[in-house]
This record gives sequence, C-alpha cells and structure tokens, in this order.
Amino acid sequence: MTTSIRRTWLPFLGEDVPERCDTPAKVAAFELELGCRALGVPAPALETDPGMGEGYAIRGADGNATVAGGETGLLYGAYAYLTAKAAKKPLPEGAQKPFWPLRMINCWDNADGSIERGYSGRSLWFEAGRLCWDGPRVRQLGRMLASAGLNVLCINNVNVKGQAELLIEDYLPELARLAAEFRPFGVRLMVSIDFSRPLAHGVGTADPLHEGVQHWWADRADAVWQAVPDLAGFLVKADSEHRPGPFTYGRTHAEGANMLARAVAPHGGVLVWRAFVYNCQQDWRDTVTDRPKAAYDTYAPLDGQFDDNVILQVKYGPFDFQVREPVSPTLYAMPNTRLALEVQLAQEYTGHQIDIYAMNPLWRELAEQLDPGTVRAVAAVSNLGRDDNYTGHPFAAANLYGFGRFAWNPWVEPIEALRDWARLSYALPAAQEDALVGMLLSSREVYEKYTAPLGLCWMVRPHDHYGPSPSGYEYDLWGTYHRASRDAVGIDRTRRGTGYAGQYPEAIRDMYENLDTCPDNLKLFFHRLRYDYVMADGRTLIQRIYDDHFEGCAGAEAMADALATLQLPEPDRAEAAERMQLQIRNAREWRDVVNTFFHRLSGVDDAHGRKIYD
Ligand code: GCV
Repeated sequence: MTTSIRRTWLPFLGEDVPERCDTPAKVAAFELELGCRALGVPAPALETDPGMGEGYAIRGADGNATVAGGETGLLYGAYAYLTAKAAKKPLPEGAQKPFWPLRMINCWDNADGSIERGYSGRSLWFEAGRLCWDGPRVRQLGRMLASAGLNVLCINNVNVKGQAELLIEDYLPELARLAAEFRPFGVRLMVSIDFSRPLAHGVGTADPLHEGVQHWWADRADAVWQAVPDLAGFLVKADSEHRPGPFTYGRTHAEGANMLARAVAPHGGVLVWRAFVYNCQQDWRDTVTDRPKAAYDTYAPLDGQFDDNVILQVKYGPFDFQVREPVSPTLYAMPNTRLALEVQLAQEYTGHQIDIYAMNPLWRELAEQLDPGTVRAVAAVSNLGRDDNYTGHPFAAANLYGFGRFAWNPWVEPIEALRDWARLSYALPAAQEDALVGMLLSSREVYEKYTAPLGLCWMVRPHDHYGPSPSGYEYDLWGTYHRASRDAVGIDRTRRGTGYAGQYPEAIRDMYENLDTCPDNLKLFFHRLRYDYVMADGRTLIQRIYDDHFEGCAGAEAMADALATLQLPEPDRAEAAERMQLQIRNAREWRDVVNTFFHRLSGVDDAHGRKIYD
C-alpha cells in the first residue's frame, strides 16, 4: 500500500503520530507540543477531568492556558486549541461538548479492496480478502477524524460481500489491531453484518425468533467483543436491495433488530439498523406505489418496539441522497425510537468527488427543518479512499471536516465550517480565501441548477449515477419516476395523489401541499405541473428549467475562473484544475441534454433564444 501522507487540513502537523502515543491523552500531548512549536505559540497545560467525558474547556490566557477535559475531551480540546491558533481565531469559550454522542462514518468498503460508491481510490484497510493497512496513513486518518470530532468508524460495506468473515476468529486479530490503531484517537470501530450469516454456519435458518439463531449471534458477539472490547456495535442493512432480512421469516424489523441488539447488549454495543426499505422491483406502469413512502410505512408503526440499544438509521431524505429532497417524514414520526440521521459524503449523486459540492449548507437546512434533538446520532457514508489526499478531490475533504463540525454543533454556520477548513488547509491571501469559500458555499446550488433542479431528482445516468440521462430510470425497476410528458412533469405526492405528503406532521404537510407555500426547489417533488405553470418568481416552469440549466452551467464556469485565481499549493492546484475541466464538461452535458429533453417534449422555445439542440 502507498505510504504517501498528505496532511489535509492539518498541514502544520508535519510529523506522523508515533505508535508510542497509544492513548488519547498521549496523542493530545504530542499534538500540542508539535503543533504549538510549528505555529510558534505557547503550549497549554493538559488537565484530565474524567467527569468531562468527551467535553473540554480551555481556560486561561496565552502563555498560561490549560486544556481540561475527559480522556477524549482532552484530545478534542488540544485540536480545538491548535485549530484556533492555526486559523487565527479566538479560543472557544466555556465548556464544550458534542451535540451527538455517536458521530459515525460508514465506509462501504469491500474485502477485495473496492469501495461501493467510492470516488477516491481503493479501500484504506481491505485488499485481496484481508484486512491490511499502512500504519502511518491510518494514524493520519485517526488524527483527521479526531480533529474533526468524529468518534465511530464502520469499516465495511452495509452490502456485506466477502467481508462477512470479519466476525470469524480468523479475522479477529487483525480487527483488534486496526481497532488499536484508532483507539488513541478516540475512534471506535463498528462492523456491518449480514443478517443471514447463521445460514452459512450450519444453523439452517436466520429466523430472529429461532433459539439457535439467537445463540449463534450471542456467541459471535462474545468472540468479537473479546477481541475488540470497545467495539461500538453492529450495523445492518436488511430486506433492502436484495439483502436478506426478517421479512423472509414473516418477522418485523423490530423483531430482527431486537434479536441482534440482545446479542450485543451485554457488551455495551449498539445495534444500528438502517431504515432503507423499499420495493426495488417496481413496475413503472404502477402509479400507486410511491417509493418515498416506503420507509415511513415500514417503520412508523414500529415506533416504541425497538430495544434501548437499537438505533434506527434513517437517510435524511425519503429517496436516496438526491441533490435536493425534503426531510424524510420518518424522522418526525418516531418519538419513542432512538434515531440516527444518515447523510452521504461520498458524492454518489452529487458529482463523484469530481464536481465541487460542499454539504454544510444542506446539513444546516436539516438542522433548521428538523429539531436536531429528535435524533440521537449522526452517520455519514464515507468519502475516504486510498488516494493520496484521501478524498479524491482535495476540496471534498471540506465535507469530511464539515461533517465533524456539524456533528458537534448541528447549527454551525456553513460559512464558519468552510472558512475554517479553507484557512486550516491553505494559507491563502484574504481575497483568495473569500473566493474559495464563496465557491464552496455556492457549489450546491450551482450543481443543483445544472443537473435536476426544482425537486426533479433521478435524471442521472443509471447505476453509476454521474452525468445526465433524463429517461434513464423512467422505465426501470427502482421506483424513481418523474413521468415527464408533452404537457407536464413531476409527481402529485399530495393526499390527492400518492399521499406521501400526508406522512408529515400537519403544518409541514400543508406547507408542501399548498402550491403557494411549497418552495420552488421542491415543487416537482410534490406536484405535477404543466410547463406553463407560473412559479413563485413569475417565470413559467419550462422557462425555469431552461434558465436554471443555463445559470447552473454559467455558475460552474464562474467557479472555474475563480479557481484559476487561487494560489493553491501543489498537488492540490493541479488536482483541482484537472477535475474542474471534467466538471465543466459535465455541467455542459447536463445543460444541453436536459434542455433538449424538455424542449423536444414541450415544443416551447427558450424566451431568450439561447442554444438548445434539437
Ligand atoms: C450500499 C443506494 C446506492 C447503493 C447503496 C444503497 C444503500 O441504493 O446506490 O450503492 O448500497 O443506496 O444506501 O444501502
């Protein structure tokens, strides 16, 4: 494996964290000494206060400062001290603690070293069916995760393929060694498991109510926790996209999850159960089944039936990480269940870490629309891989860092998280820093406009999900239809239509059902509209489709101009420039394909006479 190590947003920490730093307190002391020396600032004293857990407080003035904290709190305090100094910001005042206790990264890494939806190289810890890794690189990643405040890393794909044997004796010593690499950074491992695994071990069934199955899982949990006593838990994708699950045995998802939760409970583990169930074999002629309704229909009736150590992990939107979706109604519907909010750093539908797409603005919207106290944990699908810079596009690191900031404080201002990342990563002159931060802040809207604006969704090329294909999923099995015709586009998801909007609390439901209050950026998600429908800003729907695509593409071109002015260090400059060429090509392709698609259907010309291909 490669040993090249990039420092991402911590360039001033020029040395590797040595193996002898085997506790968070030792890492904190090492980092403070190294970092303060590099930055030319006095190092604060460290004071352990076990009662503070993950919390910390920085007391006293420069030259006489103390970082007090619980064991991992000390580590977070040390990084907070260093990042404030490096970013030339005031030190955080008063006691600090993370909003969510579980701040998780979910890797979709396979045992053969590939990554499902991975856009930054191969796996950092799997190759040729085994766990293996480059120690200094993994410790640098531990440093990155801790400095962003993240504390759980699920290392394998929820589509458990070939990594099922992670739970078997043969693998456990390696799993224990990997856990030991991350432990000093306050990061605990988690593993994804295959619900049907007892079948492969002679049990004859995977029925959660079968005693043999229960014993098999309890034994496995004993063995795994003996090897890794602080394992955070198991993660499960069941009855979803051909994965096995309790439905095979006529059991509910509460019965399935609780059986596993009872196996891990004696070890203090959590059982994270993903709420991503829908019919992926839908007939496009069926206009009654509506995929976004599926999670609520499956899980809301089970509210209150899950054991205390079950966490139900819900994707933030009802579809699947589209460029814009409303908040999933399931997140409002289960007050008696521990919920986790799932987001996706891997840019599956948002540009493959080629196109720039900064996510803090999206997460801030989630915090505004959903009381963050509704969920107990937060998880992000990883954007990490073996590329030298870990995230493919050097700016995609802003999403990993920004996710940590969001997980600590869901109300963090996007501009603050992104500016801190930019300032820590690159010492740019003020005007260039502004240009970079401005580019990141606008990137989501730009991407949305040149791809699938107004709540359209799913116009991506099937399967790989990069580039335009307006009809690609239209006659397919995945339940993802916009049903564009000569006169109209969109799905009526009000109670007069599929009924999806009826899954929301009344005030939200009414807001979306009423065309006057439904925001334009979700109009076609909730409504089927004629092309001559007049949007809130006075333009017709068809004109908005054209305008958004022209504006989005122009926005990408403006980002390219801004990027060219930045004096980024190499190799980031060259990597970002190369990817920007691809982004521009992608944006032009989207603009022309989608505009042509709607022009051919509607026959309506662009009011401004711009080029639309026929
Ligand atoms: C891990 C989408 C992706 C799949 C992914 C799935 C999930 O369908 O395309 O690659 O599988 O979501 O979140 O489980």
